Amino acid sequence: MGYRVAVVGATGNVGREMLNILEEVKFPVEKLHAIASRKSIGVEVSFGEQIIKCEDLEQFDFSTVDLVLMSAGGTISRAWSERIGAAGPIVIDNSSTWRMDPDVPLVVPEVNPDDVEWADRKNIIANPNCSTAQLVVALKPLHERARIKRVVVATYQSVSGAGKEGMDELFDQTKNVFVLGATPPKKFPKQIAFNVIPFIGSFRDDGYTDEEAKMWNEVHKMIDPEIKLTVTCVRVPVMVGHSEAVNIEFHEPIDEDEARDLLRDSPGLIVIDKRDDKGYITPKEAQGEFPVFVSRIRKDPTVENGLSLWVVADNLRKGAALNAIQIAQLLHERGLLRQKALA
Ligand code: 2RA
Repeated sequence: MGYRVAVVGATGNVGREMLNILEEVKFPVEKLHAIASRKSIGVEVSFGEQIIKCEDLEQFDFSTVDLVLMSAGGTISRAWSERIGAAGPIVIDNSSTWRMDPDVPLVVPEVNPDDVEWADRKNIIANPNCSTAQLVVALKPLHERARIKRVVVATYQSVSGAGKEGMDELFDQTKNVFVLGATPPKKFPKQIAFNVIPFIGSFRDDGYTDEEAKMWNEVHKMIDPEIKLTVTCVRVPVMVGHSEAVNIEFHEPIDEDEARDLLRDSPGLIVIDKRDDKGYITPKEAQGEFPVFVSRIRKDPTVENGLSLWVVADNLRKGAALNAIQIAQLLHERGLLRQKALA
C-alpha cells in the first residue's frame, strides 16, 4: 500500500525532477497525479513507465491525496498551499513563500530532521532555496564540531535555477553569438552567454538581492541565528549545478584534515579533495547526482580559526526536488504521512 501523491507544477524543471526522483528512489506511490495550471492541462509527463496527463489545479480534489509536492512558484503557493493542507495532505513546498513562516518548518533532512514533527501546524513543510540547501549540508557538521562564527559565500548559480526559459536563453544566445551576434537578453537582465551576472532576483534597499538574503535567513532558521553570513549570488553560463566558494571562521579550532575527515563521514556529502589538477568537483560532474560535493578544503591563515572550501550540487536535485522527496521519506519513516484508502 503506497501513498496518493500530487505533484503541482509537474511540467517545470523541478516538477519533472520530482517525478524522476520519486521513481528513482522507489518512493511508495500508489497513485500519482500531475497537476498543472490551465495552460498545461493534458500535457503529458512521464513517471517511470507511465505517461500521465496533467490535471487542472483549479478542478483537482486535494482531499483525495496524502502528499502534495509543490514547485509552481510563489503566487500559486500563496494561493493554494494552506487550502491544500486544510484538505488533508501534507504540502512540501519548493517556493520561498513559507520558508520564514514561524508555523512552517524549513527542512533539510541532514540538518534539522526533527523539525518535521511540527509540520501539522499548517500541514506545510518548506523546502529551502537551492543555494542554501547544498550549503547547510556542509555547514551543519562543521558548526557542531567548531561552532561557526562567520561565513562568506560567493555562489556560481546555473541558469536552470531560472527555469526552462533560463536554459533556453543560454543555449540560444551561445549558439547565435558567433553567427548573428548574441540574441538580446529576455530571462536574464544582461547577456549570459560567455558572461557572468552578479544579480539574481531583486535588489533590496541595503544593496543585497533577495536571493542573497534568502541564504542568511534560511541558515539562521535551520542552523543558528548567531551565525554571521554574507554572500554574493552570481548567475553563470552553466546549465545545471550550483557551485559555491565558502569561507568559514569558527569560534573553536578545526584544521583542514579534521574538517575533511568530518565531512567525509557526514550524511549527504561526498568529499573530492586531492591536490592535483583533477582533484576537485565541477558542476558538470555533479549534474544528475544526489549528494552535495565538497572540494578545495584548506586552512584560511588570515584568521585564527578559518577554513575555505568549494561546495557543488545539482540545484534541481539536492537544491530542490531531491530535498523535497527526502523530506517525504522522512515523514514516511516517522509515520507522519497518512494513507488514504484507494477510492
Ligand atoms: C535561482 N535560487 O537559482 C534561484 C531559484 N531557483 O534562480
